[in-house]
Amino acid sequence: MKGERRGVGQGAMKKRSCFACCMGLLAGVFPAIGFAAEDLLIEDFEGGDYGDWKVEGEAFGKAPAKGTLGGQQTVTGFEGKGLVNTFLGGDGPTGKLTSPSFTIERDYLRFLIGGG
Ligand SMILES: [Ca+2]
Repeated sequence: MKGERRGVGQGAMKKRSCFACCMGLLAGVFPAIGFAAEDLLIEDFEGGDYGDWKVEGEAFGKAPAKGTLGGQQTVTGFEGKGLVNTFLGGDGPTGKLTSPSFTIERDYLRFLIGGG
């Protein structure tokens, strides 16, 4: 599958109750054993802000989280040191995080998403 996709449905997330998300978005070819060397990283949320991602609402804050937030059950299993964590301020705040447009250059997209 090749083509350009935009925003909601591809790289956007909407907060639901107690939805903590650690997301590594990777487009790649997945052979029967292991990952292809040609995998392309689209976003890992390791930076000091959300970059070109569009942040709406209060659920995401100004930058990716570095792990578990106050009052939250321990968040594990994310990759690196940054993640999108919508528990900012507890379960109440809502929002939407939308990716910039990107071209899908592989047959699959891989997401690392968790929730509770
Ligand atoms: Ca990360």
